[in-house]
Amino acid sequence: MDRRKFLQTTGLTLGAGSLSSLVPSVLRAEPESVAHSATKFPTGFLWGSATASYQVEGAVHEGGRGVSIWDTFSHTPGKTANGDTGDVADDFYHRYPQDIAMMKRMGLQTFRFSVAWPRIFPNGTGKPNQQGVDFYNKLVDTLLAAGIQPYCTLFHWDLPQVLQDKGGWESREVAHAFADYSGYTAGFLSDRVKNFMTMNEMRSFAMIGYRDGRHAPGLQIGRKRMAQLNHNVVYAHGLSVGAIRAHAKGPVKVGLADNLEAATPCIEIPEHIEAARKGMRELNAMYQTVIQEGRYTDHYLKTLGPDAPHFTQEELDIIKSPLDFVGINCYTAHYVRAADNDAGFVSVPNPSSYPHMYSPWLTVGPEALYWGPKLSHELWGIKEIYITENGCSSADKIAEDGHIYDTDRVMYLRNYLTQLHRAVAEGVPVKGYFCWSLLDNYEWADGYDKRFGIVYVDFATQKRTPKLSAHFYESVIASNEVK
Ligand code: PNW
Repeated sequence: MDRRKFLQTTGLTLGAGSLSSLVPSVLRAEPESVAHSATKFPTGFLWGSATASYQVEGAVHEGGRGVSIWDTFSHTPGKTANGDTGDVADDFYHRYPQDIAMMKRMGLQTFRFSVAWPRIFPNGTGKPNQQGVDFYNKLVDTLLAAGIQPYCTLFHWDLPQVLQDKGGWESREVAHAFADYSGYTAGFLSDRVKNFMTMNEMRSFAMIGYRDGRHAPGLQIGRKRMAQLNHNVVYAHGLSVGAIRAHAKGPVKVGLADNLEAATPCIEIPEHIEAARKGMRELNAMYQTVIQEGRYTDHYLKTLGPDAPHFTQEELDIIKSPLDFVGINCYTAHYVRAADNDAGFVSVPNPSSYPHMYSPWLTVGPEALYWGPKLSHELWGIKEIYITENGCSSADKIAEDGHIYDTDRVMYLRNYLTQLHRAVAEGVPVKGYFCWSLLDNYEWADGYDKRFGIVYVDFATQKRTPKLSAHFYESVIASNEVK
């Protein structure tokens, strides 16, 4: 690859004529301003971090909280690594004031948290639990007092167990219960919280929880029921959008946090870019595509054949409820290439030698953070995009000097942010970025061994120690450019 192409793919764009002047400077020491000004983000770009209730809060028996499917699942022998549960996690339920003070010191401008549905409605529906309401009110007040904007996710996987007993996300009744809970929660938070996301990663909780059985509720319901469940999930999302707007006390923005399959051209030439555009619609047919377009693609319905979901036009209209923003959770690239078939693309699986982070599924594909937002913007005209999660696991160790030198996480973040900058520099309307995650936390079925934090947590003492990546992120925020 020649240097100009290399600089383009890494996001370091140069003005015309600057190439020749740069070449000798590679031999000299490159002036700092040249190296860094290339990745300056727009003024007002928001930098934050993301967490989820069950992964950080702990205190599962406190404050009148009801039982969630993750309590049941994690306490079922053999379901999680080392039998780890979220019973204590980061004890964020008690330690949030100190954690928010730490965020403030790091310069974080936004914080994405989720509300535990079973804290608000221990029985899924019915009478709200005032102690749960009080907890999130205090959390939000403490964030605002620290100058940090709260971004609230209403569902990050901790479904009340009583609702799973009624069929969980397969049930129409549960979809309506979600709308009621969304409306109620947005009602009491919306005088202070201005950005709401309905759900986190429909694809993960649906597919991993009900198809693969590796996450709560640990079922394997088969293709036909799965297709209907996916439809019910996007329908519940649509109902929730309406309920949030109906109950909001002031102007709020409503979106979702979707782990879009980031269709990424295997090499950046027109035919494969076109394949990625097609792949983006088809790979996300049952989530983002139907939400944005209000219809299932022909290819999706044809592929499912007799297993296709039943739906009405009225449901599609609800699913298509307009959103103010789209949050994209992005960790990996889904490589595609052009193909002479119905769909116009095929997936390109990674060979076993492909590099990944500590979690085997977490392959390194920084360009996903360029193509994901770019193609979403192009395909669906989305006007406001956030990266609601991006980050990685690392086998962090405390060095003899007490520091945690997570150079691999710094490498990961630097490369992904450089690609995100490339999108922003082209005018893709990405408004902010949330690093997953602030703290090492309960990584679902992978337990506590897979650490995603930029802050190390000693789970025996709950001591927090910022890692090298926290210092990296701090300097990114302070300068608004990739370091
Ligand atoms: C997301 N996969 O989950 C979630 O939103 C977070 O709660 C989670 O901690 C984070 O990413 C890191 O994993 C995923 O297997 C879990 O492909 C699993 C997968 C993807 C995302």
